[in-house]
Amino acid sequence: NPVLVPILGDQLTRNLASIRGRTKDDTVILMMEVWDEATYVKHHKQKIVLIFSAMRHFAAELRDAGWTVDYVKLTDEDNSGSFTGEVARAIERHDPRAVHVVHSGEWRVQQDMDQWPDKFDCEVEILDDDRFVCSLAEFRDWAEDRKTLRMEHFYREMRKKTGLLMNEDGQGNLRPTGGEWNYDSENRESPEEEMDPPERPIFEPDAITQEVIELVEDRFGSHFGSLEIFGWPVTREEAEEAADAFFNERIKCFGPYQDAMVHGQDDLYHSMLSTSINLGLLDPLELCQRAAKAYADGEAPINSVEGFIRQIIGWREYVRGFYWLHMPHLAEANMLNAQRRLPEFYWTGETEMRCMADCVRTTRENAHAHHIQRLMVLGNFALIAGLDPREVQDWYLVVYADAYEWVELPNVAAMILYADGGKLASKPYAASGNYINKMSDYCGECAYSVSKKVGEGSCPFNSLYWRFMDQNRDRLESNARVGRVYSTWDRMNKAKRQEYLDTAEKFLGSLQPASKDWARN
Ligand code: FAD
Ligand code: DLZ
Ligand code: SF4
Repeated sequence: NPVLVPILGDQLTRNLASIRGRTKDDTVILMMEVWDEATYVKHHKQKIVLIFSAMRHFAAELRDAGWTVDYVKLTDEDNSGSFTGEVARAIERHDPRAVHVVHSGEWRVQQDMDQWPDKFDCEVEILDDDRFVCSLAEFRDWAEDRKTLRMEHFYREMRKKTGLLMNEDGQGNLRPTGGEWNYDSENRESPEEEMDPPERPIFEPDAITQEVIELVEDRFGSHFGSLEIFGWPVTREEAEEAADAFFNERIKCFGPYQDAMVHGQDDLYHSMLSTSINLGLLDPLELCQRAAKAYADGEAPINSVEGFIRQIIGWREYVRGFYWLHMPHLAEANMLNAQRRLPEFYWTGETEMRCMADCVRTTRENAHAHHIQRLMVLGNFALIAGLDPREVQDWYLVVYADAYEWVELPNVAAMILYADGGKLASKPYAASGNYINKMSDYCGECAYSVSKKVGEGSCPFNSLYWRFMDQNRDRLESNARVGRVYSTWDRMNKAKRQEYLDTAEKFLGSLQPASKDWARN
């Protein structure tokens, strides 16, 4: 009897722990398109196309390499609609002696998987997902004795563990390359007037992708998002081409312009590799090694290379460890007691705020927005307008092609909304229009005036910022990194303060909540 190896949609890695070392004549690989996964939120159409197409390509690649792959399509007649149901059916078909599966990326799926040993009449082995630098056990150990968790401390451990950008100082000590651990302060250039970043490669849909596009139009036509352009890499080969383009053309400027935003320019110098990394098409550690080599070869500056490596072995690993440490409570966290419904414009882009409209547009067209758009425009607004964390979480999970709960939820609940009360980040990322103006070209042609603080036509971020600070004073004032903001607030005269609060209330009163449930069936 063979071993049955279920491979989930974000486990599309040739040396996945469950197939590494296995022999082909002793193994049946199971891949499943299931209704439960396609609809637990109403994912952006591009996200479903990406995952189904990448799964189908991966299955074909495995078959070409001689593996037996049992592939269940969404439309197969007896498809039960769930992973557990499909594994049960596959056990009937193949009578395996064991099931070997890699730990799920998401808590929701892992809850079901944990029942498999009791449910199924054969041995079930759940293997660690070793595509991450830090195992979940290692993260737990690291976190256990610490009062506060900070990415920077974790990141340094990962630098030492991987040896990335580390040098011997001649006395047997490891030192960070260039003398500093973190070049964040050199990642904040405002955009230039005439920025002309090279275009990232767009991969034309082949017959497999085209078939999936038709399926998604047919079955998920009412979901958010456009399918007009679909250009994401769906195979390892394409993903490598996308990585080549980043390393050859964009990494040089990635560092300085990491936080810059330009109207209508969606990729700037970002790698655009998150969809491929999260699916398993690219190995994150290999990408970091390649970045480090680019620095060593003099092809990219330290602020670009360190910044890129920090995002991957720092933030990406840190949020994953944090997620598993704090689930399931993280999904319910709401320390600031934010209750406002998500406005309709998060789905339609119909707002006079030019920054928000552009970020929603790229989200709808590309199922992508870059980090600072997600954090300091869409996220900042959600924070200072007091939007309900559950609705914001659903939105982010729906709209981005790279969104899986393990990476989305910590970024949303903890990083942008401070709903965890500061366990992940040391302060809320609240900002007024000033920040957006400095880092983008959005404000010049906006219907609102960024320099106007209050009253008709003033930038909503300005008054919302102060209202947020005022409303959350009890919770935030003791935070050393926020506290001094209150002395500025207190120095304003009472009438001015009231004007801020009135302007914000008026604006909030004009927001229309979503007219339908875009996120859940
Ligand atoms: P680059 O800017 O080129 O960065 C390189 C890589 O670093 C990314 O591909 C990604 O793998 C990693 N990375 C960077 N920042 C983060 C981060 N904060 N957390 C984890 N990994 C990071 N990323 C996702 O992959 N999925 C999500 O669902 C997701 N949701 C987010 C929600 C919010 C509110 C915020 C603020 C960030 C979120 N991110 C998420 C992180 C980040 O915005 C995206 O990884 C990035 O925009 C992807 O584009 P890129 O590949 O061009 O990234
Ligand atoms: C996101 C997603 C979607 C839309 N559909 C499927 C699917 O039909 N089959 C599958 O194996 N995986 C899918 N995925 C990705 C899973 O949700 C993801 O692999 C798990 O939740 C673990 O992170
Ligand atoms: Fe956004 Fe305010 Fe600038 Fe308009 S003025 S683009 S709303 S920050």
